[in-house]
Parts: sequence; C-alpha cells; structure tokens
Amino acid sequence: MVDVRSEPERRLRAAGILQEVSARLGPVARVRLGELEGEAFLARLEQMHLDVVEPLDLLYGRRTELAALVLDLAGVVLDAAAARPWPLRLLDRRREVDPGWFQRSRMIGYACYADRFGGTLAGVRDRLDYLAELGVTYLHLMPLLAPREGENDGGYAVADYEAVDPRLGTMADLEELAGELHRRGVALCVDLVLNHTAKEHAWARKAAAGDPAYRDFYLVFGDRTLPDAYQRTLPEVFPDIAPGSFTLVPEMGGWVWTTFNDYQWDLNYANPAVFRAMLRTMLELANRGVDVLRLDAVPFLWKRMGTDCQNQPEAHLLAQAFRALTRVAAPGLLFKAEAIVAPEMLVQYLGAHDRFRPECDLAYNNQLMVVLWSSLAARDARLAGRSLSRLRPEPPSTGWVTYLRCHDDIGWAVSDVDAAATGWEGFSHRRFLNDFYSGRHPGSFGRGALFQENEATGDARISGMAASLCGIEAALASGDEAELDMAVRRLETLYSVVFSFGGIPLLWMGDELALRNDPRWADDPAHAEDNRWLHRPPMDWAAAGRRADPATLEGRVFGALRRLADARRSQLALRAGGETDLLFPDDPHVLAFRRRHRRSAPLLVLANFGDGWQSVDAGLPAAVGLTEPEHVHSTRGRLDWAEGRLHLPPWGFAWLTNR
Ligand code: OTU
Repeated sequence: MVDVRSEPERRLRAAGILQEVSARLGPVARVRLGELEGEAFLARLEQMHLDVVEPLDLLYGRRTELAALVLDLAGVVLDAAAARPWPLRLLDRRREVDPGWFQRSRMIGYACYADRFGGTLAGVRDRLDYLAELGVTYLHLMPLLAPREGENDGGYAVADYEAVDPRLGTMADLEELAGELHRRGVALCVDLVLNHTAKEHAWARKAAAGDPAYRDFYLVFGDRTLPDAYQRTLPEVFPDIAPGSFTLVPEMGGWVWTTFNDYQWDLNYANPAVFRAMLRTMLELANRGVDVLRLDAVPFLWKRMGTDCQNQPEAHLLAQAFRALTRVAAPGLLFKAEAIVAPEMLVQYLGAHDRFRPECDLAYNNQLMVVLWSSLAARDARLAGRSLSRLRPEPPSTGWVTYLRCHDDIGWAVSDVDAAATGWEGFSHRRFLNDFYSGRHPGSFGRGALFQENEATGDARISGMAASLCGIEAALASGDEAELDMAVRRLETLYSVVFSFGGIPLLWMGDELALRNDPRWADDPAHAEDNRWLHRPPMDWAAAGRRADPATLEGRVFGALRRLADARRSQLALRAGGETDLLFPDDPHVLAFRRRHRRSAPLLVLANFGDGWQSVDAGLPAAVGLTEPEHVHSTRGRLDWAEGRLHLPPWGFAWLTNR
C-alpha cells in the first residue's frame, strides 16, 4: 500500500468529507429518523471519520471519487437505520449505554447447526429451554443462508444472502427466533461468508453471462500467467479435496480465484461495488435481529502478489470500514473475526495495530485451542504457557471467544520458536500430535482422523469430536471404567480452561453430552469427501434425555459443564476486558494463569495435564496476590494442601480466588 499523503493530511481530509456528507444527509436523516434518533445517527457518523473515511480512502481513494463513495455508503446506512425495527433500536440504546454488554462473565456461548440441533429454525426455538439449562447467553448458528444445491461446504457456499436456507425456514422465522432469544437475554451470532459466494449466486451468474459490472465482482484471469505467479506463494487450504487456488471456468473465459472449493468464488474487494453489496447484506441481517456477525475467512479478503494473500493490511481496513459503517445504523451489532492465523497476527483482528483501530469485537482464540490439545497429548503444559504468554493482550473493549472444538479441523499452529524453547522440534511435535489424535501413536487415547494430509509438505490437521479426542470414545469401547473417569476429567479440565481464560467460552454442540464422532458421517455423498463431518453429528436427543442422571456419562459431563458455567458467572475476574497472566509453576504438567479485572479479586486457574498427582508450590497463590486463597471450583470440590504444596489430581483443575 503506497500512499503519498501523510497521516495528518488524510485525517483532515477524512473529517472534512464526513462533515460535508453529514451536512448533506442531516436534514433527510432528521426527517426519516426523527429529531432524536437523527441526531444520534449523525453524531455516530461524524465520530467515525477515522474509522470510515480513512480506510475507504486507502482502499478506494485512487479508484473512485472518495466524497461521492462516502455519501453513497452513508445513504445505504441511513436506509438501514430508517428500516431498523423498534425492538432492535431499544437494544441498540441499551448497548450504547452499556458497551461492555458482551464482556460479562455471564456470557456463555453455544454453537450448532440449526438443522442438526433442532431440524429447522422453529425447531431451534423449541429447544431454547435446553440451552437455558446450560446458562447459554450467546447462540452461534452455523451458516443458515440459502446455499447452493449439493456440496456446499457446510453452508459456506452461499447462493443467496437475502434468503434463509428453505430447509431451515424463512427470514420471518429468523426474525422470530432472534426476537425470542432477545426476550431470553441471548445474543444471536450468524455466519457471514464474505470472502466468496457460491458460483450459483446471482452475481456470479450475471458475471458468467457476460455482465462486466458483475465480472468485476470476482477475480478472473484470461490465462495462467498471473495465477501461476500468485500460486508460487499461496498455501493450499484444501490440498486434498480442492488443490490450487484457481479454477478454469469456460463461461468466465478464464481462471477464477477460488481459495477454497472450486464452487466458492472469491469476491474482488478492490471493487467498491462489492464492498457496497456486502455492507447491505450485513445491515439486512442486523435488521433481522442478528447481534453478531461471524466474519468467515476474513484474513483472505485481499490479495497481493508475492504474499500468502492472507492478513494483508487491506483485509483489516475492510473489517474496520464495515464495522464503523454498520454501527452507525446498528450500534448494537458486533463482529467476530474468524481468523485462524499465527498468534502474532491474531490480535490485529481485534484492532491492535500501531494504534487501536476498532475492528472486530470478538475473535476466536485459536492459539488457546491448539495448545490445550497439544498439552493433553504431551502431558506437558510448558509449550502452552510459553505460547499463550506471547499472545499480545486483546484491547480492553474487545474479547476472545475461547473454545475447545468447532466445526472445523484442528490445525497445529504451534510455532517452531515456542516448540524449540520447550526443547522440542516443531515439525516432529506437529507430527506427533497428528499421530496421537489419529490414534496411530502407541497407547494413544485419541480417536480422531487426519484431515487434508499434504504429501508435499507432510502437514495434516485433525478431525474429531472432543469426546473422541480426549479418550471417552476409546474408554467406552474398552469398557474400562477407570479410564472413562480419567477421560471425563480430561474433558472437564479442558473446558475449565476454556471457561476461565477470559472472553466468551463457546461450547460446540454435543460436547456437553460427550457426543462422539459420527460413525455415519460419510453416508451423505455431499459430505463423503470431507471428514470434518466426523465431528458434526446430529444432536442425540435421547442422550440429552439422560443429562439429569449423574450415573450416566451424559449426566456427568452435562453436570460438569453446568457447574463450570455457574462458577464462571460468580467471577467478575472472568469478564472480557481484564487481563490473563500466564504463570510458570515448578511443575511442567501444570498450566497456571491468573485472571484479573480492575473491578474484582483475581482468579488463579491451575490445570494438570499429567496422568498422576502433580503439585505447585503453596507460595504460588500468594506470589500472585492471593494472600488468603479460597476455593472457587475444582475437580474434587476442595483444595489439597500438603507439605507446602497444592496438589492436583490426575487431569484435574482448580480455581482459586482471594478471600
Ligand atoms: C472457514 O474456515 C470455515 O470455518 C470453514 O468451515 C469453511 O470451509 C471455510 O472458511 C470456507 O468458507 O481454512 O480450514 O483463517 O482458517 O476461514 C478452514 C481462516 C479454513 C481460515 C478459515 C477457513
């Protein structure tokens, strides 16, 4: 990005442009929104000049007349503000007064496919009492907009952003569900697949029919020269099912950029018309009652020759401009970044750049997820401590989404540097993890499967449900009760970290019942090529029926997660916006960190990844400010102090606070 203007110059120009736009739009806004709301709308617009005009200038300033673009987009936003239903405006009002609403320790997330959980959107609504039992306040429904027919990458190939998948219901059903969730104090998160559309989307069809305006919505190359040049530095996301990043499409007269599957065409964000169209889509969903947009594959939005075409500065500028503009109409809307990237690049999606630039409010903490599984297999928490301590802190107005499993595979984002500092070799450790979780390692309790093994690089990722990866599946198969106890403990301890690291913990559907891999995952021919369906089983409502019985596996796991949720709610230190400090105890099996928030007592979390009793120096709590350590929650419901040490049972955890 070469920009000849200096930053102060750009700022002045930005402020000037927004003043002008605001003056032109002002009278209309006051009429359409009323005096009070019109004034608030204009104030938001003007306040955001740094977040809107600057990014747009850098993105499109050389291609279009900036003032006209801003005026046009502000008009799109005003239309959305005028169409915003009253109940949502009331929510906005609350959230503007209380911008930390999503950071509270009462926030507990749950992610599922609507069809696999409840059949339809109406079916999901009928199951909300179940989620209430778990204390869920944040519901992420996997892609639910109309996808292409047949293979659609789990809904990540959208054919129509304006319609709900007809098998799930209608937009009216979505509105009704959102309304019911809001009455229950639950926020709704929905996927926005913005990097690509299905090749069946109307934009793609028009492009293929020769409409030049729509052709410019995609990235098309007449011959292989540029694709080959790009491909030299592009990693393959699906080397096995969709090798390469370009697809020859005769109707388009060339090669179309397809980062993921060949039916998913990447959008051309260098074209402001694409930005405008996606902005409208976002506002439309916000006005249906969606509270959080999960920005799918956001690192991929901008391409640059000679790079891996991920995490480019422009991808951040796009997210910043989208956020600022959508907020003007829907101040209660949040963005969640789905950026499964190297740890040093992650916090940038939360706005941590050279200066804070509001970007996404939430981001998946992929690093935590990866090192939890790494610690479990290695029975060693040192790598986890080291790499998590290197994670730059998230800006105080944002938060992590912490999780153990999701619908995707686990990619071993373990840096060679962190591995070396632990005395391991990065590549062999990643290979060990693949062997361990695919069950090939001698004595392994993991029952997952390799995903996208890359012959050329030796890389692979892992598919599998948490219960299968942590040993529950293996223990059930062998009928070994003691081993089952240990496996349940592993699951509980992993989640004890997810629930206490800070941010919103997100449960993946089925983990609360220890659901295992779906043995019938390949039955659907549209899924057979993609073993991520192993860990996307249909909800087992019969198993859920046993959740109140502590003598059953389901009862034990469900009860454990409920207790974690209850304990979490009582701890102010767990709200997002606080700080997580990694500690380095004298036992390599124990992961230890302190969670702090300026309004509360600290919380000390200890998790034992060893298969025997382990201990930390009894002075550790005092050393981090817990002079009168008090038990909050733990595997055994009490703290075991002996001989100057605090002892943790095999695979056990403990939460302590200061009396
Ligand atoms: C996402 O994942 C979704 O979560 C996947 O289910 C989709 O297949 C994919 O996008 C395409 O829509 O590479 O292996 O840094 O890691 O966007 C999964 C982000 C992926 C990428 C992520 C992507």
